[in-house]
Amino acid sequence: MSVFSRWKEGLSRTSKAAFGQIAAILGASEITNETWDDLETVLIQADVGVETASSILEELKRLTRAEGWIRSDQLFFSLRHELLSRLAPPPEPRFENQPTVILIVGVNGSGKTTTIAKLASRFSDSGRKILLGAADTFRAAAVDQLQVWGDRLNVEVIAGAPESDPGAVAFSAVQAGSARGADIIMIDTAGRLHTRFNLMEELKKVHRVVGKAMAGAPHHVWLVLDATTGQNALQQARSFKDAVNVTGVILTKLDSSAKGGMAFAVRRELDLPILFVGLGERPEDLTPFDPEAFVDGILPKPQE
Ligand SMILES: Nc1nc2c(ncn2[C@@H]2O[C@H](COP(=O)(O)OP(=O)(O)OP(=O)(O)O)[C@@H](O)[C@H]2O)c(=O)[nH]1
Ligand SMILES: [Mg+2]
Repeated sequence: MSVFSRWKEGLSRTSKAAFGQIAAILGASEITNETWDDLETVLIQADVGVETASSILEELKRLTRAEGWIRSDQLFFSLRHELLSRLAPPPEPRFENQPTVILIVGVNGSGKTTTIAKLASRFSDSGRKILLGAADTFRAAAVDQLQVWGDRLNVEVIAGAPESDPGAVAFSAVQAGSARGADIIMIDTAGRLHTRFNLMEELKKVHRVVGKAMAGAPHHVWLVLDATTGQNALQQARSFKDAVNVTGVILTKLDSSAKGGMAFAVRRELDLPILFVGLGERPEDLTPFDPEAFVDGILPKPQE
């Protein structure tokens, strides 16, 4: 499958459920108040967030006045441009520390463990030695899940006994990774509920302990957000940002979501880069975020 069709297919729910109506709204009819209302409704339905929707509308209205546009199809390319300008390509992930330690956080079920496996596969393919730490000691099955991936990918996994201290496991993983010359250490954490204060406290502790095992670590803290949860994910993200120094977002399950528009809200309201997105369950479906492919994946073709 080509890269373009992978994005198109992965975003088809978001496109059909919300953005698809844009083709009808921006047909060759006259621009009326209804055009603006309908456009705003579609953007909000797509979970881009109220602020983003109104700022896009404002800009399109301004352009319409300035350019003297009268037909709604004249708005299409500006809409594409406005959407695109509200996203940013991700910075290249930096792995200059030897080893580089990445802490993976997010609520339960958001896709942390499978994302770690996909990243491990991607980074190994680029010739890097990976080590994984199973600091999700909350659930016994969680350790097994990471271990199965480790065996499959031929990557070492450091785990503790069930219900052992997650900080201790993270500490051992960083030590083992340093001793064995790993390039990248990824640490899986328990699915924390943002409403459970003690779990956030535990996450802070893991973060601190990693810093004790290696000064300056963790070098990255990547927050995994489930795109199907739309705007709710933003609230979670704020709690994680308050607890630990989140450096980037991985947006999973875009393929199962009609709320892919939340990518705009992540950028605007959290001011965090989207590093990778999950467009499906296969390893190759985790792909670096590409704003152009994203916008072209959610918008219908102008003539459709
Ligand atoms: N369709 C789809 N499914 C995904 C994607 N990413 C993860 N999943 C699925 O989401 C489910 C949960 O993934 P996990 O990786 O176990 O989630 P987790 O965050 O580790 O969950 P806990 O360990 O319970 O906190 C699994 O069935 C994954 O296959 C994606 O991009 N697309
Ligand atoms: Mg997990």
